[in-house]
Amino acid sequence: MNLDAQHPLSSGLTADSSLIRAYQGVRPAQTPVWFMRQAGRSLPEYRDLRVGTDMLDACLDPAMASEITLQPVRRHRVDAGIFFSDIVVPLRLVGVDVEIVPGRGPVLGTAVRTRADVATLVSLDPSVLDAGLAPIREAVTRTTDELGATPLIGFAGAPFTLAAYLVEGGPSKDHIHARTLMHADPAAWADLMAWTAAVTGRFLRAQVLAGASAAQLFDSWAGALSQADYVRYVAPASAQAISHVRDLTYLERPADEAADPQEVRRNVPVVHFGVGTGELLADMHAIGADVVGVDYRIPLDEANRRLGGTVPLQGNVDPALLAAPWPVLEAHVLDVLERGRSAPSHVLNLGHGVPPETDPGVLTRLVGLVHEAGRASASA
Ligand code: 1CP
Repeated sequence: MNLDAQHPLSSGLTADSSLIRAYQGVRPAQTPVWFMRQAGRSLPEYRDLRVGTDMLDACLDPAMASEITLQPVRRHRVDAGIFFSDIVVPLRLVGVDVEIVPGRGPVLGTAVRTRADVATLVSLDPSVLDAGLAPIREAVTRTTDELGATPLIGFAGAPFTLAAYLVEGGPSKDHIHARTLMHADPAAWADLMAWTAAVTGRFLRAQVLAGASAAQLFDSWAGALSQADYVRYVAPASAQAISHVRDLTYLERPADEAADPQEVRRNVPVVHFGVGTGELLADMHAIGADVVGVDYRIPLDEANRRLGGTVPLQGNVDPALLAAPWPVLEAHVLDVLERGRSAPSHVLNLGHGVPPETDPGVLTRLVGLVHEAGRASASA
């Protein structure tokens, strides 16, 4: 399906941005940079705005979600906004009893442990989201109206990471109940994953249709899985989740219309990211992603080798180094940029989210360093 003519990719507003070009495998003059969890607790303006508002209520307030999304773009001059929301928002909207407990994360009213629990959950109809996602669509439209030529990235949780919260009932280290269920009752597991894919896929599609120029699927906890389990019990549902945006295309006018009047049909780029997933990179790409997000545990040149040298990469500054002395961080960032040059293209990001105690001034300085390094190498 074609995005409508006002969408920032169709209108040309974001189609030639450094982020979108890098996601398409073209290396722009300046390496684009944004940070996972750039919106949120590292920013004093975020903490001020959030006083007295529950996290999920903030996500469902279009004016507040939009303002929080814009804060880090204004402050750091990053090359993309990431929509302020949470992976559990569509679960709440479809009727799951979930809240986000400060300092902890998503917590369920009841954990989904048995075949009967799964049956109750999947009786919630994902199609109610078509109406329920209205505040998300409104927040995205408000945001892209303000962002102009800076692309907005929409996101969703991958089915396994969401299932990990549903089955554990909250944050967990090893996701052992979820991993038990997939083997103990593969049929119930398949039902759970198919339902989760339908819910999270709709959340992602709504963001893109409303104006997001790229989509990122977060499978933050996939690193807990063996490769065999990932391929058998998880990858098909992740592919199903992104199928909700894989059909979305736009027509791009040629750079030189006189020489070549042919318009090019392009798809909305999809990024797939996981933590501790160095062994799964090729499988995570194979679900139909365009770009692979790499955490800080393996260097980008090694990630590129594992992906056969053909996949745009995103990553992978170690968030721990944000609190190190500047020369230490600077050397690390330059090393990440150098290793990223082995891939067809590279979007600089962290290997996981911004830690809440990060000095925001360090992030602003890091953006400057990445842009400066890009200019230096372009003129070299
Ligand atoms: O009170 C607060 O400020 C709550 C902290 C917070 C924030 C700011 C949570 C709770 N979620 C968010 C926003 C959020 N969540 C974003 C915002 C956009 C941005 O990046 O700037 C995004 C992309 C997410 C996605 C998310 N939520 C993921 C995937 C990314 C990742 O970090 O791995 C996951 C795993 C969650 C669950 C979650 N929500 C919140 C927390 C603290 C957690 C993690 C809990 C755990 O460790 O299991």
